[in-house]
Amino acid sequence: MKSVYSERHKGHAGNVELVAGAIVPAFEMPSRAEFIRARIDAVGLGPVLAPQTHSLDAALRVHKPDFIDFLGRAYPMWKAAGREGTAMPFTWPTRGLRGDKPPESIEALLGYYSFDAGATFVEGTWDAIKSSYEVALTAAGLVKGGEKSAFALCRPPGHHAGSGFMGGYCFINNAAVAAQWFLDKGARKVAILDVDYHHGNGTQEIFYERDDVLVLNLHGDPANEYPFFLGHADETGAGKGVGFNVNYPMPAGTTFEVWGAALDDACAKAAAYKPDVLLVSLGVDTFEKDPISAFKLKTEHYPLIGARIAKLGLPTLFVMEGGYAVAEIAVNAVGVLTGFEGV
Ligand code: FKS
Ligand code: ZN
Repeated sequence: MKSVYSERHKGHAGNVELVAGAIVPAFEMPSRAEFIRARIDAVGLGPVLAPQTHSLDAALRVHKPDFIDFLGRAYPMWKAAGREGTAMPFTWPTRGLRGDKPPESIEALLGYYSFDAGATFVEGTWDAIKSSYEVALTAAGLVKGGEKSAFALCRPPGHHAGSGFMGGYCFINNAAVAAQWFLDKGARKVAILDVDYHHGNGTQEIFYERDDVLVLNLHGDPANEYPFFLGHADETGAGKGVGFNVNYPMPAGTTFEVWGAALDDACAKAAAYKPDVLLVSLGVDTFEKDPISAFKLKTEHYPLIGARIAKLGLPTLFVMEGGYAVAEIAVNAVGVLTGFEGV
């Protein structure tokens, strides 16, 4: 399997995040991608290609222009306001406030274009966002060009980013961009299988009223787990999209026996949909030792996930999302890919 990777993610570094009232180094850090990159070579998965340059046109097919424009302006504005370090949102237009009126100051814009404090900027963030987007599109191009599968080693991740907002380490929704790109290039139907521990609220929001993208999501029950405000089982789509969004919320402590049954059900739905291409939002924060998650999957289970997905026999694009047990995510993520290839 070919992978696509860019070193430009490394500029998105040194960010901090809020955890239980304290500022700590962000869990989403450059070494995550570096370990995965090294593991690809260690197991001989296949060649690792650099991304091709892409304009932002494909991003604008799923994101609002003012939001994408903001992503590029955020850190320059932060510096122009005399600040340094991590630009982090802290005020949001929730119920009872006006969310329809774009504000002016960088402090306000950060909140206007986000749903939490988890998408933060440093100097190299915008370039890393663009590189992650280009990685996804380049890998999509490989699949479009006839490869049975490809791996987009995206960083930063994307599945929490919606049409007009960032959050949860995510800025541009790489998987959603790739899905729309396949449709624009002639695919009639695309399925997205999101196996990250966290609900892909951005992906759900983007395609919620669509019947040409089936979104299947396995995740921690939002009643008790981030992102909290989306991802329940009764969210099945709207308008002509009714029936084309499927959520599998599961409680803390869920083991592979239960999780795997949900995967089987999701795969059966994907097969019945007969998509032209399958996208996998690949998070490995379902791992038992993940520092911010609560499922109980073990390293031996990840190749089984890949093998189950391979049984669908669909052209498949894997897009990297989360996973924070830094030493082990590489083995687990690449384990899914080798399991897919039957190695
Ligand atoms: C802070 C709790 C909130 C945010 C978790 C973000 C998860 C991101 C992810 C992605 F794939 F996008 F990277 N933590 N104490 O793993 O879903
Ligand atoms: Zn996650």
